[in-house]
Amino acid sequence: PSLSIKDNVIEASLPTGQSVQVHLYGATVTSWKANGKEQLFVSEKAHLDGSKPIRGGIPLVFPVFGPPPQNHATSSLPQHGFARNSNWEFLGKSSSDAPGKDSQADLTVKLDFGLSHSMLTEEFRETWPYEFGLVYSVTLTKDTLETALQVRNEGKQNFEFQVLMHTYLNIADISDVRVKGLESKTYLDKTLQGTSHVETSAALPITQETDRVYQNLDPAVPIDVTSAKDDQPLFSITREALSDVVVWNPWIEKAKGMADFGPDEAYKNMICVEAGSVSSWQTLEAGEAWEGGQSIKSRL
Ligand code: TA6
Repeated sequence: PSLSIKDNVIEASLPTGQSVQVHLYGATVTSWKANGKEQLFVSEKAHLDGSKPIRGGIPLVFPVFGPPPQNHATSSLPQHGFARNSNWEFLGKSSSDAPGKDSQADLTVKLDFGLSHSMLTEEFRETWPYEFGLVYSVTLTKDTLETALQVRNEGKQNFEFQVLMHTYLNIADISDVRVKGLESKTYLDKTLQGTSHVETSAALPITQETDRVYQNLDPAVPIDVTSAKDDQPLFSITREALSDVVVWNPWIEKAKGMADFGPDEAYKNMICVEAGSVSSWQTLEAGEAWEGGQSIKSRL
């Protein structure tokens, strides 16, 4: 596997052609290419200079999902927390191949990134005063991208956190997409004041602004983003220790309303399927560690 580091962007590729690109700002994955095709959506108007979280790729949400609650340790943090708008450090690359098998075909490359309390801006350090350590791993194989986060509590006080991988998937046409694996699951509908509903569709179409937090799913059961044309998955997402899945598409008006979302019609070319632990709080005791992640398999 080859590796390049330039202007705060880490790129790695496999001999079989797959590649991944990660910005040290937010440790945001901004490109995943398989079969020469870009698998992730990044807005043409995304800010890539650290002036605001990147609109696309896989922003990392920690330690709070959404607008922070009142009277909570996260109350003064920005929406979705500080991880996606902090400068991370690159910890290194490791490669592995499956011994014995055709190692070319089974080579993987893993990139590790770190963020700890002392690296935060003074504002964030004071706003959320816990000695935490994050190690974020991005692993590329011939047909999957895996992202995993390890959270360590290196301080003396317990802290609560939420975590989510805000994945923007690149799709040709939102009208051809169906989301499978959600049937009978309970979800909070953020377009309906966060009210609770039960999913009745085995293959959910996206035909309007959609912003739903599906709760307590079996992480090992794949969520499939399928094509209605052939009912085959475009993407299959499995998780570890992340039992919630958010499905988001801003649709026409909200797409127009986001200055960094462009072109306006690009809502047709993306769907966010976001693996997270967001419907309650993980408590991490002093000295403890937690790990969770996702594996996205692409058909293309
Ligand atoms: O994941 C869905 C969501 O929470 C939506 O409600 C919308 O706010 C989206 O995240 C984008 O949030 P951002 O802060 O990146 O504009």
